[in-house]
Amino acid sequence: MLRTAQVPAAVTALAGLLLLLLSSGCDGGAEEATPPSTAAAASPTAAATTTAVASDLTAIPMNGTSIVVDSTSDSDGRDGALTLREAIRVATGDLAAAVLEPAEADNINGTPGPESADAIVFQSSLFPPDAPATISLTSTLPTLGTGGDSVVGSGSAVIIDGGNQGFNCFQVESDGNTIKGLRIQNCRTAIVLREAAGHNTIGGAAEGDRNVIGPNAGVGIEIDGDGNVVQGNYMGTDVSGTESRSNAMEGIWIAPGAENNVIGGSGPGEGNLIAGNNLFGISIDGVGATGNVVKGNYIGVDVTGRVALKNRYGLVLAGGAQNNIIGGKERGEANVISGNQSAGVLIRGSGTRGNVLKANLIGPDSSGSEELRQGTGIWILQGPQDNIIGGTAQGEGNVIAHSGTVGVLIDGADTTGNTIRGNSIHSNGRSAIVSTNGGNLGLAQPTIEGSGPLRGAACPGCTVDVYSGSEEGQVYEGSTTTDANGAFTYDGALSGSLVTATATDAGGNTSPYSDPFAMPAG
Ligand SMILES: [Ca+2]
Repeated sequence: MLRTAQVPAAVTALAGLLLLLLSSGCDGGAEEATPPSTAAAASPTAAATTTAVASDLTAIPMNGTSIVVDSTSDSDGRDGALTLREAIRVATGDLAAAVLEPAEADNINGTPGPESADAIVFQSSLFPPDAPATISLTSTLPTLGTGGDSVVGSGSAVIIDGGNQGFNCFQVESDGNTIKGLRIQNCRTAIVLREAAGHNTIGGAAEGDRNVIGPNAGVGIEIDGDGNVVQGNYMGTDVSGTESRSNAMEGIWIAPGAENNVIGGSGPGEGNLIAGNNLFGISIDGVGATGNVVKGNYIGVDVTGRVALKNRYGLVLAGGAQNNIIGGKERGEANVISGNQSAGVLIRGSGTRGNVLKANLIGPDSSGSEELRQGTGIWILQGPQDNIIGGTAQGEGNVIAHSGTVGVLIDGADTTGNTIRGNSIHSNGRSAIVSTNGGNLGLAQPTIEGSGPLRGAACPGCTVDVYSGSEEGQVYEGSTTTDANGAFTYDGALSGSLVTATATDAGGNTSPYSDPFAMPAG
């Protein structure tokens, strides 16, 4: 497995140089070189191994044990104070409470260890909410390896600082742990959830539970495991959510094999702010990265949702990632993916299929009405198949607007079956949908030939979606089908005087929009 987080510093620097070379300013997208690949920059490295006790959450009594950190040091010694490093060792049973000095042991309530759910908290007088105190790490913290433990900075102000020494800060290899309320910076990767890490929670909906993650030399959060939840965090920004504190790679990297993780949520405070990162905001990358859900997040905008705070690319689905869900039609599920430097969404590589994007705002601000320009709305290239952009049920369409170049670019002969229906696509620099190099089989756009009722031609046996309101396709009006000769009529109501249409064939390939047809006055 490729691990971005373990890219050596020199390679990271090289990747950064590559990005600079590839960067073509805010008007990137269709005209720039092939986008950077995380995988190309990464090198396979043996995972650090830690002896982890097999986790069995059902065996853990929830006995409410707490461990109070009363030191800003990173030491591990019998010195009268309990550090975070020591607290994690106590929680996982690596350090027996019996060997602690009395002045260390008196920070422990209950009987911590691998069998118990232990909450590590921070002494409020040492870490007051209005005056953050920093724990400067000397190496990666001990692995959360026995499950059910929590590191809780909520209610205090704790900065975990890796000092730019090239190591990851937190590492999790077990189930059901929580990391929340912390600022984590200057690590290689701030938090790594390894393959054995399932159903952990990073952050939370309450304001105090937010982690603020950046700057870091690698990734904000790397997820290799399954069923983890990342909510309410700021990744790539300062504590105000308005200034960039870039993670050099992704804000969140969902790695090959990582399944059913949830990034964000539809409830108040559950969405993450993922902005200001040097590479991708979120990358779902590789074979086996399936069933992940990304909803309710701000990606490329600041905390207000009204100001661009760009990632290089907003959200990336690549390398064989399948059946992931981005957004959704229920209240609060939409992501705002706007203001990014190049594409808002990049879908890339053969085997990348079955991903669904619904109800997202791609290009507008969080109100949906103001422009936060990015290079290309959605760029699909190098072989993705059978991905779905939008839908014709109420509320399923994405808004794809204000791109510097095109709304949706479908690129490459192997890039087929990508269905684009029911969206509101408008106000892009060039066209709404462009197929190039044989993308979506080069399916021809419909022609609209007359009105009363609206009539025209497209591929025989195809579904024709009718739009109005702009020269692209601002308002989805309804659908019809062509006959065996390719002729269609549409007698539904039309809300705008400019009408366009797309065709979608039985294989799910959607064409570009027709030329706009001006309805006769009256
Ligand atoms: Ca100590």
